[in-house]
Amino acid sequence: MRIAGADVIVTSPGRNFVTLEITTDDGLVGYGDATLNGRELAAASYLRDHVVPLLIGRDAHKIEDTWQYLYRGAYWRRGPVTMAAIAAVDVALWDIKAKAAGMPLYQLLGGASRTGIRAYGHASGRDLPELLDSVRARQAEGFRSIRVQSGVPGLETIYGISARGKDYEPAGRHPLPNEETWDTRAYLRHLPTVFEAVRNEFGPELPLLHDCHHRLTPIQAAKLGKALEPYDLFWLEDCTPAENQEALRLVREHTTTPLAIGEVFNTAFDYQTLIREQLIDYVRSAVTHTGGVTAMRKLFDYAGLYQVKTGIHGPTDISPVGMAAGLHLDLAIHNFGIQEFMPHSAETYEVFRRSYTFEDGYLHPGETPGIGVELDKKAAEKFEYEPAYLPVNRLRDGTLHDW
Ligand code: GCO
Ligand code: MG
Repeated sequence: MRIAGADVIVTSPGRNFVTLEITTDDGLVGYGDATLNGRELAAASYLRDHVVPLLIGRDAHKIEDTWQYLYRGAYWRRGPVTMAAIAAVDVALWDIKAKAAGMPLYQLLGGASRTGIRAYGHASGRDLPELLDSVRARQAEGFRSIRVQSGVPGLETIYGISARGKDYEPAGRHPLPNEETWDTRAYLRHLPTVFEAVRNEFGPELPLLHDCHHRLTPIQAAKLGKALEPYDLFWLEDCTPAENQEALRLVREHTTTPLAIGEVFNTAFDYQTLIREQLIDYVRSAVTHTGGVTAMRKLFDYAGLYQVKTGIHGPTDISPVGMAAGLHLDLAIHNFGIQEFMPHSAETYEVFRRSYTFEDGYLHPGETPGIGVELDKKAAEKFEYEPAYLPVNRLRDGTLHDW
């Protein structure tokens, strides 16, 4: 089975997505996601200009060899653009292989290790009453694990907080990135009071998560982890920027709050110290940004040796294609932890027809052969690409800070 064609589709049904469509000489079609939020056209060009010409005529069944050909063969390794492009090819080829086999992808990965995939949803509020309402709304939708993000008094707009009743979407369609203001001391003072109130309201059972979004120094992260211990978090995410893996050693020495990290990582090497020294509890990579199913499987097996579990990144900037690929891994691997799930908009689902389901707090990839997501090209054409940027973050004195 040879690759006969490859097409890069950039569409914007509610937000931008980059999708690779691979067709084979016997008529099978596979899809892969290469969406890189705020830098979409770089991934699209990498695919169109540098990868598609290499694919035509290759054996579509040779997934590992194609992965190595694109990774080692480029000479220039790693990085978000390269790894998103490789991911798109890899997932499209797994989609095709599973369709050829007449099986959902998880069967090719070893079969189901569980009946459903525990998912967490996002609750947020500018103040406490809004936040408590938001937690109740997620529970009403069926979520049984909830990420809690709260406004901080004195700060106008911050990461993770949507306007009342609206879904959160950080990428703005402005000519320049939005500017947000940040005050770490105010955040560190306020957040434990928020978790105390949420625990008082919802009791000890509900698994609660929180995302620091890379904003703290190691000692600040250690302090926060310690302060949150009474509220028994499921995890504290991206507490430090983590380019420096050693930073987590200091955090770990001071707190038993479980740590999750890695949504901006691209390869297993970004986790090497973190996993080997058991400095984290959950790996947060997305299939889309870490080189696809082939690379994620290896990363997860490596993590499993050290009792580190998974928590695949699942925001709206992972397309339904990338989401579905992750769900097949979630179902098949042994060391699954939890899956993030931010449902996409109706427009997005109009373009990406999916077979995955969410019911009673659990996701399932469905039984359709392949990954179970098809792109409707006619629908995609209606939504033209619009430049969008993630916000930037500044301290009160104007210093640029991690967003
Ligand atoms: C998460 C993430 C996202 C990112 C987004 C950036 O934990 O879901 O932090 O919300 O901010 O993916 O593109
Ligand atoms: Mg995050």
